[in-house]
Amino acid sequence: MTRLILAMFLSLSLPHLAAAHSPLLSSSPADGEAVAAAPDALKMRFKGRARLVRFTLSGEAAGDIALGRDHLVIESQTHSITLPDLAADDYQVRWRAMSADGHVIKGGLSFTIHAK
Ligand SMILES: [Cu+2]
Repeated sequence: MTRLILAMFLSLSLPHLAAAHSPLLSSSPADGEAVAAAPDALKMRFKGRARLVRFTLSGEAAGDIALGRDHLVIESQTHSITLPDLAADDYQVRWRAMSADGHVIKGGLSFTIHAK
């Protein structure tokens, strides 16, 4: 009986694993990018529709950056996170999102704004 349940579980879950979630395909600024001018927004493109549930930004010198919440819980393949006027610094982003299939995906990226 246990083996039957295990077999049923595997047959249900494996095709889903192959289909995967909606991973982040690209962002602007991109991970590791150094930009000369502070961007007005951070743009994210996922493979499928996803809802951001958490998005944090911190600067190495500036510390945690306060952001609005307008970008959260919108189901879309592309997201634009409005940024405040950022100073030259090294920045770290951490995000968490819900795939359209209900699974949680998360990641991080970093970018640098050069001193003028
Ligand atoms: Cu999934």
